[in-house]
Amino acid sequence: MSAATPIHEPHKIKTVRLVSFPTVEERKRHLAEAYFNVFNLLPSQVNFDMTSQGTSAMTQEQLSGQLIGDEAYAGARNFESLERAVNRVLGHTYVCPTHNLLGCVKLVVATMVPAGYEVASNARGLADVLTPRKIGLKHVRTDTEQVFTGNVDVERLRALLALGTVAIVDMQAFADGIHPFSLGNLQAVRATADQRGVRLVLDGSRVIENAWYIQRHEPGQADRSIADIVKQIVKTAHVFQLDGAQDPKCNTGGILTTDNPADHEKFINEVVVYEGLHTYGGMSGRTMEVLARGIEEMCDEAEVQWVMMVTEQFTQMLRAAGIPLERGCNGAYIEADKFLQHVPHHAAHALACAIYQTSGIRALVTGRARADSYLPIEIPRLAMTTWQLGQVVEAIANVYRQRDRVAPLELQTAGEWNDQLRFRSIFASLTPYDFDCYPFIVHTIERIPVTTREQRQRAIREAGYNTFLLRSADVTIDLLTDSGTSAMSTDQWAAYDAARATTANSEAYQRFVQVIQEVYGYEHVIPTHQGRAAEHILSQTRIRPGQLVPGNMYFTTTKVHQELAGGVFVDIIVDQAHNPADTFPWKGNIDMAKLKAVVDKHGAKNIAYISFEHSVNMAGGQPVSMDNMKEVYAYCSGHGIPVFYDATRAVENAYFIQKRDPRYHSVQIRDILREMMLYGDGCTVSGKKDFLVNMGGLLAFKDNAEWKREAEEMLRVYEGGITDGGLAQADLAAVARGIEEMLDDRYIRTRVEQAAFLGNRLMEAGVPIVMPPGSHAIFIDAKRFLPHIDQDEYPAQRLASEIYIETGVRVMERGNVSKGRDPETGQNYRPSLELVRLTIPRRVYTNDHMRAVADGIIRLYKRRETIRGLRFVYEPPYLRFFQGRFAPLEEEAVPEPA
Ligand code: P70
Repeated sequence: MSAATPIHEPHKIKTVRLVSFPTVEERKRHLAEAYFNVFNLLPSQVNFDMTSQGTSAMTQEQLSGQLIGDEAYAGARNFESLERAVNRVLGHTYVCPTHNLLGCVKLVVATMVPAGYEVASNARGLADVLTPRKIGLKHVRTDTEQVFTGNVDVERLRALLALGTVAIVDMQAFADGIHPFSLGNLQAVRATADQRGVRLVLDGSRVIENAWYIQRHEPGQADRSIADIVKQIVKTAHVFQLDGAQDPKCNTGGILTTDNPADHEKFINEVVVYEGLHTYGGMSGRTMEVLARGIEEMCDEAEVQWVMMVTEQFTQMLRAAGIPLERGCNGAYIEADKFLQHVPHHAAHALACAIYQTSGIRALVTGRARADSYLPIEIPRLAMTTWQLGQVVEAIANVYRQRDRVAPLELQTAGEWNDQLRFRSIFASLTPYDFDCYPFIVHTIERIPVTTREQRQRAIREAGYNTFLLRSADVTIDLLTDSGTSAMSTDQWAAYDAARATTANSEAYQRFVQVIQEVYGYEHVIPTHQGRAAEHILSQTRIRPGQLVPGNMYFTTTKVHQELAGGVFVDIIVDQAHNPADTFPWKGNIDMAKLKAVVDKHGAKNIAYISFEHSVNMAGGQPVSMDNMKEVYAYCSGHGIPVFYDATRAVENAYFIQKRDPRYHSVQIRDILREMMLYGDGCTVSGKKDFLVNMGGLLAFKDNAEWKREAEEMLRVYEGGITDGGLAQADLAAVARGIEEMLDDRYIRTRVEQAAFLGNRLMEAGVPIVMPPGSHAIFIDAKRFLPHIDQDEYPAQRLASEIYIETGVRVMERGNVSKGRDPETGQNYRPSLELVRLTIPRRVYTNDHMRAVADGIIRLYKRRETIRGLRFVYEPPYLRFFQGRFAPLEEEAVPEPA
C-alpha cells in the first residue's frame, strides 16, 4: 500500500486527558509508599503510564458508542453490531463475546483442552495462565528467524503432534509482544494442525501490528492493505481470540470467533457458566458497541501506518542511545539485566523505580515473577505525541548514563506474581529528567481528511478562492481560527455532564462567577454567549454618541459595536505594531504620547473609555507589557477615564510577560494575570480562546455595581437570563473548569511556544512573517511573499488559496480584502499589513502537524514567482471577506454560472 512514511498524524486531537508532573521529592515519597514496586503507584502520581492495554485513544465515533449501549440482558442490538463488525472486518461467521482475553482462554481451555493434555504455542507468556490450571505448555517457536521471530518450528510441531498429547496449537500474533509470525508460517502451521485434526487457536490481540510486519517484510505482501492481510490471518485460524483492550482500542472486552458451528456451540454453552449469556459474554452493552466500532476502525491504513512508524522510531531512538532492548509491537522491551549489570536480582523492578524516580514515567513489569527481566516501555496507542515520546527516550537515556548508580532492591515480601512483590531500597542520587511537553495525553481523536491536489483544486474553485467558503471536510489541517476550536479535557466534559439544566440560579453559574472573581479579581461577572455579545453590551452602556474610544489597534467586532453605539475609535497603538519586520517585544503597547495627545485635544469627558486588548490580534498576536498597563491605568485613573480590557487572550499575554520581563521569570501565570487585571476597571472576554471551550464569553467589572446593573438590563433583552447569558449551564461549567486549566504554566508555555515553533521553521527558510512570532498565530507577510502581485490583485487572498492547494491547510486572509474599499473613492484600501494568518487551535494539533504546515508553505515559497493574483467575481458591499468570490487572473474571464 502507501509506502510513503507519514509526516503527521492522520487525525487531530478531540479531547485531552490532563497529566500531572509530581516533583522529585513527591516521587520519592510515592515510591517509598509503593514499596518500591511501581505497580502500586496511582495514575495521578505518574506523568506518562507506558502501558498499552486499555490505554488507547479512541476516535470520537468509537467513543460515542459508549452512549448507545442497549444494556439488554438478551439479544442486545450492540451484540448485533459486534457480529456485523466481526463478519465484515475479520471474516469469521460466529462470535462468542467474553469479558476480556482471559475469558477467551477460559472458554478455549474448558472446551478444547481435556485434562492431561498440553498446549503448543509460540508464546512463553501463556504459561502464566496455563501453569496455575495445571496445563503444560510446549514451546514451539523457532530460534533461527531474523524478522519473523514468532514463527513456529513446523518440524518440531509435527513431531510433537505425532505424540498425541497436544490438544490445541496456540499462536499469538506478535508473541510475547516481541515476536511476529509470517503469513507463510501461519499457513504451514494450519496445514500441520489439519493433518492431525488439531485446532489452531490464534490470539490476534496484536494482529494489526503483526499484519504491518507482514506487509513490510514478507516477500509479495507489500501491495496488500492491512485490512486484507488481517482478514487472511483470521481466516487461517480455526478459532480467533481478540483482547478488546488492545488492537480494538476498547478499555476491556473480548471475543472468540470461528467459522465452525460445532465449535461455536461449545463456546456458547460454556459461556453461560463462566462469562454471561452468549449475546453479552460479560460485557456491558456499551462496551460491545465500543468494541464493535473499534473493530470496524482498526484496519484504517493511515492510522496503522502512523502508529507503526511511531513505534519503530521510538525503538530506534532508544537503541541509538545504546539501550539494550528487543523491538516490540507496541514499544521497546528493555533487557533490564543487561541495562543494570551490577544488579543481580529484580533488575526490571529496580530499573522501573529508577525511571520513575528520575522522570515520573511508569514502566510496568507484569505477569508472573519470572527469571527473564524485560521491562516493557509500551506506547499507549495514539495517546502520546512524538514530542512526548522523544522525551521519554531522553528520560530513559538519562538513567542509562548513570546506570552504575541505580540502587538494587531488596526483597521484603515475595510472591508468585509481580504485583505482589514488595521491596526495600535506598534512593540513589540520580540526576532527574525534566519534561518540557504538553501536560496532557490524547483521550479522543477526530480523523482528518487526506485529499489529493486535484480534489483541493476543485474544492477551492468551488469555494470561489475564499477559504471561508471551504467545507471543513475538505481541509486536512484547519488553521482558520483559534476561536471555539479547542480540544476540551475529560475534566471539562465531566463538569459539563454533571451540570444541571435550569433557567434560574445554579451551582454552575455560581462556580463560574466565583472562579472569575478569584482569578481576575473582578467582583461583577456577567456571562454572555460569546465575545461580541459582551462588546455589544459594554459599548451600548458605556459609550455616549460622539465619544472617542482610543484603543491599541482595532478588532473588527469590537470596533463595529463601538461605532454602532455612536463612538469613534482612535488607534493609539505604538508605531512598531504597523511594521511587520520590527522585532520590538511589546508591539501591543499603547503609545503614551498618542494617548495623552488625544486626551489633551478632546478632553477626558469626551473619552468613553480605553479599549485595551491583550495579545493584539490584528497586530499579529503581540503582547502588552506590564509597565504599559500600569502606566495607562495610572494616567487614566488620574483623568477619570475607565480602562476596559479585551482580555480574550490575556493568559497568552501573561506568558509573554513571564518570558520576556526578567522581573516575572519566576512568577506564576496565575499571579501575572491577576496583576494585569488590577490595572483595569473591567473586561470583555471571548471565552472561545483562552478558556478552552467551544462557546462562551463574559463581561466583568472590577467594583462598579451600577455598571453591572445597567449591563444586566441589556443582558436580559439581548442575551438570556442573568445566570446564563444565553449559554447552557453545562457550558458555564466547562468554562469554569477551563479557566483552571488555562492557568497551568506548562500548558500555556507549550501552547504559545507551538506558534514560535511554526514561525521559526518558516523564518529559517526565509518565508517573511510578522515578527516576533505571536501568541496564537503566525502571520505571513503576503506583500513580501508575492512582491510581484499588486494589492489590487489581492496577494494575501491568493496566497491563502495557494497554501490550501499546496498543503490542504486552511488559513485566513487579513489584508485588503478584509479592509474593503474607501466609500468616497470606491477604490480598495491599501493597508500596510497584507497578511495571511495561520491560527493555532489549542490542544488540537501536534508539532508534527506544524512541521508539515511549514514544509508545505516553504515548498510554495520556492515557486512563488509562478503565483499570480485574483479578481472578484462576486463582491458583497460590506464584510466582503466572508462571502466574496474570486477567480484566478491567469484564467480568462468567463461568466460564472448563477
Ligand atoms: C478570531 C476570532 C474573535 C475576537 C477576538 C478579540 C480579540 C473579540 C473577538 C470576538 C473570530 C473572528 C471574528 C471576526 C472576524 C474573524 C474572526 N476573534 N476580541 O478568529 O469574539 O468571536 O467570541 O464574538 O479575537 O480571531 P467572538
